[in-house]
Amino acid sequence: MVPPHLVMDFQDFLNLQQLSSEIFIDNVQDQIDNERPKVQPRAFGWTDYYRLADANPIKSLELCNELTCVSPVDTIYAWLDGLVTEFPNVVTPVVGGSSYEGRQIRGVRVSYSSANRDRTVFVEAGIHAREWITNAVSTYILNQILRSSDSRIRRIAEYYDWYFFPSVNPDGYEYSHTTNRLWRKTRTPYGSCYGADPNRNWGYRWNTGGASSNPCSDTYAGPNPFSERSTATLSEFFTGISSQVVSYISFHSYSQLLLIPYGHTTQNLDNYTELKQVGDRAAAALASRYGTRYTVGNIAATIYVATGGSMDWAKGVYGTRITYTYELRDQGRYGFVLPANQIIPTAEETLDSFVVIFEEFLGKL
Ligand code: 0X9
Ligand code: ZN
Repeated sequence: MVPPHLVMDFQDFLNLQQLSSEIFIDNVQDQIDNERPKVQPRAFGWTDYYRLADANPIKSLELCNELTCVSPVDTIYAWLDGLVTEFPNVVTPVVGGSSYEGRQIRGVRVSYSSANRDRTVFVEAGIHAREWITNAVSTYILNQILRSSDSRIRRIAEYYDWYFFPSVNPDGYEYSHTTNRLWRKTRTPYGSCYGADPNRNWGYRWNTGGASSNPCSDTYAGPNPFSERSTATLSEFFTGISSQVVSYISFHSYSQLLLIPYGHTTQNLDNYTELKQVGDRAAAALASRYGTRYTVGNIAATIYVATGGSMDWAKGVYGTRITYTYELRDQGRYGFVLPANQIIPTAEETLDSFVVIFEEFLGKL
């Protein structure tokens, strides 16, 4: 990304080095300005991206008149609260942890039967702040698990217990809304720079490749494993339920990949073969809706070496069986700034693959 005043210098540099080049995104700011709809919807849904919580709760009082009050469900956390009220026998609020700036990492547990306890699925979204499509896709899938009448969705919904955490890097997420749309890390101060990469900060093969020791880097591993309050607290929460968990699903963007552990090696370890087979079927189901093509494979082989990731920790430390990291749409045309009118199609195709994954393990756990 080159700022306008350096475009000429940059072109001179490319010529001097005899490098061929191609412009991927002509004007990033234009995309940011056009990412969200011109007219914002008045309630929570999947045609826009939403803030985490109401920064100014007083404002929500204005939604009342003499006759009625419209509940302020236009934030992710308020929407979660609404689910708890609407499905009191199925949805329980959970606090998975907290962040450096004191925000909660809120989520919900969905359980249709106490018989499902030992088939718990843990879904994490938004560990990277700027990957907004992930928060939206996670709430879409959660909503479908609760409301869909499709028999295949109902079957998996009611066979597993579910934890959904739509925003596990809440400080970063809010910062990406208020200040820097392309912020990735946490917001812990480290000297003159801010934040560690929360997906390089988990305590499994920590900082052994594909991570940086420089606090100003976007892949800064942090000063030690679990230095970040958000990863430390969320990992403690996970540890508490780990004996019940059969699956860890992590949502990222972008690139259209379905990634299998691990990030430290290109070797196919543990149940790679099983996950690759199921993953290929899931990717076929995903493609069948809109033709979106995903590549399925080992992290290090498919993208790059990366250590200290959450999914690798869940598998490496607890042997979690069904572990996937999604890199959602697109392939770089819009990148992280995916227009909101792609939320629904992205979420639909992702759910198609998600259903296939969990169908494959019905009766096999
Ligand atoms: O680099 C990452 O953390 C992920 N890609 S992203 O462009 N969204 O930043 C890949 C995650 C790989 N997963 C693990 N190493 N567990
Ligand atoms: Zn990411």
